[in-house]
Amino acid sequence: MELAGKKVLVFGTGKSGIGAADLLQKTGANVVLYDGKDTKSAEEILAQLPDSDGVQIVLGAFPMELIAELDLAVLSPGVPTDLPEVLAMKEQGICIWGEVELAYETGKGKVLAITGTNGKTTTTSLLGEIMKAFCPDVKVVGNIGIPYTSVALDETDDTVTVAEISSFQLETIEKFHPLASAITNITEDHLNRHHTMEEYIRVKELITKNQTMDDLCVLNYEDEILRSFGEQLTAEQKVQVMYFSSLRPLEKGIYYQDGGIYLADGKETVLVTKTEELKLLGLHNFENVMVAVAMALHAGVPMETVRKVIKNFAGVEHRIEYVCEKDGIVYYNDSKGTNPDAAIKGIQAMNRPTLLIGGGYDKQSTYEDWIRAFDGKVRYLVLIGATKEKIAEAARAVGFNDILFAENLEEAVQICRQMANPGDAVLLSPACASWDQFDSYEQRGELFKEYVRAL
Ligand code: UMA
Repeated sequence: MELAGKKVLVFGTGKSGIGAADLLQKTGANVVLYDGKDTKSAEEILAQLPDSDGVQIVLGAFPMELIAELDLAVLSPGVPTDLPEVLAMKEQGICIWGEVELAYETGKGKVLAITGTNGKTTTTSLLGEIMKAFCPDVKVVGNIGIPYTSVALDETDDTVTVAEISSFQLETIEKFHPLASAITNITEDHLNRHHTMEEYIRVKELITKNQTMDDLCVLNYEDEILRSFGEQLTAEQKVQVMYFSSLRPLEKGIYYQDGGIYLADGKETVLVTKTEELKLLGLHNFENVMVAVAMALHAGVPMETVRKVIKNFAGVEHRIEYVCEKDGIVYYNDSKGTNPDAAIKGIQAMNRPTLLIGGGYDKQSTYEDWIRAFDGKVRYLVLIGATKEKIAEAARAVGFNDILFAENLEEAVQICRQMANPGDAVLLSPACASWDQFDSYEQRGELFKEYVRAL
């Protein structure tokens, strides 16, 4: 779509909205920047744009009469597609793109895209590092925190975009077409947005929507939903499928067995790496490595380059991140543990008695499995945020009673300090999103580290 001269609504003034508005300004579109929050100031929003000339700002209740003037609406990922104003736009035939679609349609080069409930960020970062060792121009973008739109106009045919793509972002793609895609796993998450598990799965699977037999989709063999999705894709000859497994050898695919990661093509099996040579710990991280390796090889990276990078990769901020040791107590920041499944990985990785800080925004998750995974390791569960009562109830129901409540994260850190003994760990791994008390999980993690360092 030619954007110059078009009237485009950018819905949301967070990172994505600003990225999209900036791109649209540069392409000569007429931008209307809208946010449902009227507590934001127009000046502050405009100040984030390098060029805000002619940008119209609308805040608060959505003016429905605006719809008739629009050519296109670009939604930020956090904007639900079933809001009355979005439905009205659809009814009136307005083209609706997500911020990712806008970037894809404007950008150039090859795209490698990763989705899944967990493991996306580590896999994306690692794949980004592998690609950087092979290609001169690599952009690592998306849900990882850098809007895709912020790089799209700088791209050339030689650019490789490595994108972490959330379900929110997939809901509004149209032509988005990755050369290699991956769905790491699918477990319950974001049901308040997608309403049913079926819809959440449907949206995740959209990552293959425009892929062809020249492309690759990497799927988790141990995830029943994804295994049968792979069978369907193979039967339809839609896209090449490669499975990964951390539990069994595969005749064709990439798998972990007895301390090694192997790649098998049906005839030959090669050792990719011994896992003791990796800096990443835990089976879930070996899965992330397998996905990144499979995607990088499909993008043409030589195995030797892949091997070198995966061995040096040390992981991602806010994901079981070592903060410091004080008075014999080790502090870990796992603020990226934004759902029970991710938080299970956090507690499983601990090798000391742990004081665990949990709770936050209510995504209507269930917490029993997370609490069962404590496995005798958690000395105290210190709860904060909107879900604290709900989590406490779930904990008591499965027989875990060592629960403390705190007013906020700062108080939780202080309580942990008082209750911990030398040799213990304090882990922030909330099993919930941050949005009830913080702008993002990054902010929550940064503040945690600040409070810990101030102890
Ligand atoms: N807004 C409205 N009306 C609504 C909803 C939101 O006006 O109904 C406005 C809010 O008032 C706010 C703005 O939209 O001003 C926020 O937009 P946003 O929620 O899309 O947030 P961004 O800052 O643009 O960040 C988004 C992603 N956020 C979400 O998907 C919620 C970031 O992912 C992503 O890094 C960024 O784009 C760049 O692409 C974060 C995230 O939490 C990490 N993702 C979820 C997750 O990983 O679980 C999916």
